[in-house]
Amino acid sequence: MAAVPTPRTDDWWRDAVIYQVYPRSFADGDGDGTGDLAGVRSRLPYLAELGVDAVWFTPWYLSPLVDGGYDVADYRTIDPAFGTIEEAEKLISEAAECGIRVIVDIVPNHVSDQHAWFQAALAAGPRSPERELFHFRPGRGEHGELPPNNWPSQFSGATWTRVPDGEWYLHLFTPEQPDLDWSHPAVRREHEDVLRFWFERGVAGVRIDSAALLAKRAGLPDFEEGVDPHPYIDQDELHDIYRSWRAIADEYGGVFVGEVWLPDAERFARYLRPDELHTAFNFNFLSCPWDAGRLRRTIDDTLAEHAPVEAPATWVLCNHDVTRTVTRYGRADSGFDFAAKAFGTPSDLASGTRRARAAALLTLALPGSVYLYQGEELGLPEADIPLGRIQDPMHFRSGGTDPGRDGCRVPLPWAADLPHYGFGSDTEPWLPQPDDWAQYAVDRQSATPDSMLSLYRTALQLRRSGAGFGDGPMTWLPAADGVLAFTRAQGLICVVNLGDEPADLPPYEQVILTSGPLDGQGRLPRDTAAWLRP
Ligand code: TEU
Repeated sequence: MAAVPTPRTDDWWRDAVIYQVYPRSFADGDGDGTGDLAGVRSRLPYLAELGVDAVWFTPWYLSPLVDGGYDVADYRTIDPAFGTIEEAEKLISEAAECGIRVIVDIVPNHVSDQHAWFQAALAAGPRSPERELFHFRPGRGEHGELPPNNWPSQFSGATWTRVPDGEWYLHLFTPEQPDLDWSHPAVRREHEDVLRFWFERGVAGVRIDSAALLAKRAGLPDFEEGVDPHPYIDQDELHDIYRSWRAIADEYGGVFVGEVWLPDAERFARYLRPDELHTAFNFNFLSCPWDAGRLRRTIDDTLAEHAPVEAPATWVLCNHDVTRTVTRYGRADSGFDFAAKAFGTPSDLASGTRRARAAALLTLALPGSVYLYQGEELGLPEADIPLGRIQDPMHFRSGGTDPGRDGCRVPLPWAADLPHYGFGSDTEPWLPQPDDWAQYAVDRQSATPDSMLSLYRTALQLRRSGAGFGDGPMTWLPAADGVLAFTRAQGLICVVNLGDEPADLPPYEQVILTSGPLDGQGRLPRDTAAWLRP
């Protein structure tokens, strides 16, 4: 194991590298085909050697796993498939010993239909106080046979489901994820308690799922396309909720990262005011195609929108909801768009991988913090999941047209020559792994100096020890068309060539790292990035 990194205490989150663990697919400690906390604990040395500052766990709570754990039945219990609360506590303290902080995921918009509150609401019947915690309504139409409004789903399909006594309940996602009514004080109290519960167990931060969706416009009016404001996205009441959350986080020194998908920069930045969330995911950057002009504009807009609120930007290339980076960058349309996801979109993986390597050096050199999704450091492509094995409700709710998100959630390959690449035992994992993944296995890549894993390890080590990375200013340098070049304080230069022709490098003293070899004339080939010291 590499030297244990020194934990940074002050404002660590302003320039942290945060690794996202999808527990079901990271490592399987008990050999049942599903990843678990024992698996994560056994791989902490891997994460320490990789050099990440923190780990964000997607939900690990008690859940029927209808939506991969984003359907939480009890926040104070770990799902038995993953482990126990005692194990989570051990994991948090063992991670701390490795210099790694833990971030948990809270899903305030909805709970599982198996949550005690929803079960009680179903049992209690129409107009009961139990139902006030959710959005139960009579239907429209002569016999109440029509849903109470026309709201579009976040997952396609209906947003209302009728229960046998005739009332309907709202669910922006699946019917197994009823939305909570955030105007109810008990809903607020309960979540404040859940935050304390996890901060008291030593977590350093909380990721807030669907953070801009919880509040609904009073009266639940119909949605009218193009008419502002939207009835359930980005309601003003949310800011009051996050201010009260921030006060709790401050008691514990905890931090928030909000999942806020909002194209409007000014509205987005409101969530990052000094008394609200510390950070939010930068989905504009994630959605941006591999194009120098578009990326530069997105970087500029990102920095401009964060500056007035003094929040650090985050840089995200991938997560458990979107197409894996190397596959996306290998496509003709290399941006990401939920609506455009389809089966069989061709991708040139060689080109996508080259670009993903360059993008790694780009994101790690930009001002702010970086999120790294498990398997991204291995350069895993999006997997094709055979139709009969697809699990993601997004696929089923699209009527089978959307491949869903399982292709980026496949269990990790740890060892090239072991059954199921050493994910667990010889038990078939919950999602099948492609036949040609031995090449991506951690053991094979560890032994290969020019692998994606070696690139990430070196880059993270340099970023951690070197000057000029993380929070702080950046300045664009003059560069040819298709080339991004910028300098950071203390003499770091990052150059990325997204053009077709090799590019001349700006004057420099020393090459620190490149994502691929320079050409015979010392130029930067296409789809390649370099870190330089002037
Ligand atoms: O994602 C939120 C989400 O799915 C929306 O942002 C949606 O995808 C977007 O608006 C496009 O329509 C979170 C989780 O990351 C995801 O895995 C869960 O399925 C979802 O919430 C429900 O909890």
